[in-house]
Amino acid sequence: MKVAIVGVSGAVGQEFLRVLAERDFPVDDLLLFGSSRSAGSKYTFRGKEYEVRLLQHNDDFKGVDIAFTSAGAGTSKEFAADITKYGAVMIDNSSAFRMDDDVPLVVPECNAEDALNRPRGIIANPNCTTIMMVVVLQPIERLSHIRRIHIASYQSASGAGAAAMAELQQQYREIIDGKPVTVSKFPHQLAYNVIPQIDVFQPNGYTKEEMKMFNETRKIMHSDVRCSAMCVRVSSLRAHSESVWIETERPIEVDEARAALAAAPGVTVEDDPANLVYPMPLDTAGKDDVYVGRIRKDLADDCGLTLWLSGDQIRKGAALNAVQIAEYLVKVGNVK
Ligand code: 2RA
Repeated sequence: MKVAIVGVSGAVGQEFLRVLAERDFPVDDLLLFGSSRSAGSKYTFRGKEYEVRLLQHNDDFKGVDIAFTSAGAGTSKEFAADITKYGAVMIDNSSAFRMDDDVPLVVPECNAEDALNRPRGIIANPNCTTIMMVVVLQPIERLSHIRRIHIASYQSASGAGAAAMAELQQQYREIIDGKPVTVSKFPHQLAYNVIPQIDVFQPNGYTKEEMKMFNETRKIMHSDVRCSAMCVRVSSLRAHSESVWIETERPIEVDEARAALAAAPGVTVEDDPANLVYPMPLDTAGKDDVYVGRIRKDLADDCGLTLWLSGDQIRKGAALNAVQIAEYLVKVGNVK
């Protein structure tokens, strides 16, 4: 398999290298691409060194089977035709094509088969916060249709990229050293703070991140569910967490939900309040599964359940999900 990674120097790009190596993905040849800032840098993959090429409008993608792209929506839109021209499958981590009717939006645990119908050769990887929520909600949807979702997110600095993670660490150092605090990657100081804004505001008062949760959840789950989200940046470094309240068509008992979640792929139940056991970003960072705990009845809704989840935003929320899509295509023999 000839594999390309576009945006390899970013947090997600670097995670692609780690995930592909760890999972023994069948990479025979690897091409790395980046902007003029990262072109010429070198990265090692399975003991061999590869140099980052400048992403250009040319024939570099001839012969590529799978291209993982994570360089922002603008770059994805600009280069999609070059990347897919010779038949490469583009698995795109940006928001560029997620809601396009002719681009499947895939979380393998929920809708892997959608990846087989890709008229433009593009498969979109959903937003991290949405991916982690649907992995947990799909097993409950199989028990009874979910009509409504309320969700409050607790999103780490990692969601804004490697430079934002570095800025959070720098802010803590600056505060301790009594220096002015650098604020460039977030709308406000994040250290010792929470910021109730992720991405830009829309005319309805929700942010783009919150509307992604509404729209992407419906597309992935093939559902008419309505999802009202409050997305918040918190000062954890890596791994996002979410409080989720759902209303199902018939009441679901806690034990029934817990059993369905325990049996679900990609989910680990960590729910033992008596021993203070529940998922936390410090523990879920670097892990593959989405962790779920605090599963209980919603006191405000007879058909409601509430739970808490946490998962690594760079892995399952981005690179791992994309690689799992590619693994599915390889498994069913549908790469070209
Ligand atoms: C964030 N969800 O956490 C975004 C990244 N896609 O900022």
